[in-house]
Amino acid sequence: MLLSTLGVVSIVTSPNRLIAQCDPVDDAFLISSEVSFDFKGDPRVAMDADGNYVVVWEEYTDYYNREDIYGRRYAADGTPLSPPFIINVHTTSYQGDPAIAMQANGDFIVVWVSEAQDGHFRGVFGRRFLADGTPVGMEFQVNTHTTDDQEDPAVAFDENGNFVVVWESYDQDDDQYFGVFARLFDASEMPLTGEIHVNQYTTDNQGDPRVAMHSDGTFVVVWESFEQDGSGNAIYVRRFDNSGMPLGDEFQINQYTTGSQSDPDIAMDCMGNFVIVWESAGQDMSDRAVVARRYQANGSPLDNEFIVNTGTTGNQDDPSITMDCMGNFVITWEDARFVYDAIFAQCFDAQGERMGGEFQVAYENNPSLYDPSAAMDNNGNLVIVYESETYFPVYQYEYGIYGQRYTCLKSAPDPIPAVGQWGIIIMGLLFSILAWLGIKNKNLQTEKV
Ligand SMILES: [Ca+2]
Ligand SMILES: [Ca+2]
Ligand SMILES: [Ca+2]
Repeated sequence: MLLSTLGVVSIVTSPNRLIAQCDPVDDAFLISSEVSFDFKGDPRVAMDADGNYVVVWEEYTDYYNREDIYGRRYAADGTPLSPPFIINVHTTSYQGDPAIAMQANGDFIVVWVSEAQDGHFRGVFGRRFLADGTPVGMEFQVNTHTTDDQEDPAVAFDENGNFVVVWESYDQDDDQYFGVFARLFDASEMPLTGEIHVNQYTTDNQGDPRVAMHSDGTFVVVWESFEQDGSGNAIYVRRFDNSGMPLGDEFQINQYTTGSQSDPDIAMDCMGNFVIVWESAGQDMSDRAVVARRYQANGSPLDNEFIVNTGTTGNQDDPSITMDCMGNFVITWEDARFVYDAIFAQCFDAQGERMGGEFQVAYENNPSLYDPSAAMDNNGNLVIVYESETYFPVYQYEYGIYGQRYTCLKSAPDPIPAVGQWGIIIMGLLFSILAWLGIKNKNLQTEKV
């Protein structure tokens, strides 16, 4: 009796085990309307608080003549809410390189690069949509400096619907290379600022920016900067308040500086803590590695950088990160450890501990897969999207945009079962005492007889 009681107590008092890793939900699914010889690539995904998500990508609408931005909406259970639809209004020439951000209520914004629309080479444009897919007006131009190329945009929302767009602009920060710029807009896309010059070190290239925004509108921009750490590219960050004023100087993220650290991404939790991920040449002793570092909201590092990929053979690169409100995060990347390019992912809890091992994202028909993007909500719903290329002899490729849903990341013990658990413990102890009293009483009766 005592042993069984102790058994119950030990079971119910042990902390809830973390779910080992993300479990796939159904099979991989085709997002683009078809798999075809028309190029489709660069997919990005964003998710609302209920787990509904929107995928955007670029696609040749007319073989080699016109490229457009496409989007497709999905319910949290994976049901498509629309067929693929064109995001951009101006369709002449090239529109590509999309990025997307979504509010908790499902309203979303897409930004992209458009060729020859701002009057001189490439420019950055955006368009807002309601959660039901209704466009809020026409597309709008983000950059005011239009000379040369403005490209590679990223976007993030605060809780009031204000948003920040970042991009790289050629020859704007006083040399014939790229610099990083940002601009704030309110919820009705009225500009709150002019262009904000993000990088302070301007020698050579600063580019490939990504951005994360806190609910209060403060934001963090990350980018790659050439030769600033003395060897190849380096990863730099600068923080800004919700009026676009810098919160201090830019600072270096990568600790391993040999060779190139590049292609960063960033995600932020509800406290404003953020995680930066990037690719680093040679750091895992076999071509590129995926490396990450965690930071407090005030910009102080929480720990040293760490290599994300466990398998190290060949290139692990092009990482993408998503984070929930509590700070759990998932990093996904391209992985060339096999003869074909695969997509891998690794889940972490809010303390930066691995939740299970890295895993290969589901795939169809063994093609080469590229350019993953991930989004997750606060209930452990995760979706990873990617580009698929199937090679046919005589230099032909078929392209498709695919996704894979997962359920994962239960990191905190549920408080309601905890109350129930104490009830079970008390009941168990009561039964033990009653049983002991019963035995004692029986013994007394036996002694009397
Ligand atoms: Ca331009
Ligand atoms: Ca470097
Ligand atoms: Ca490697």
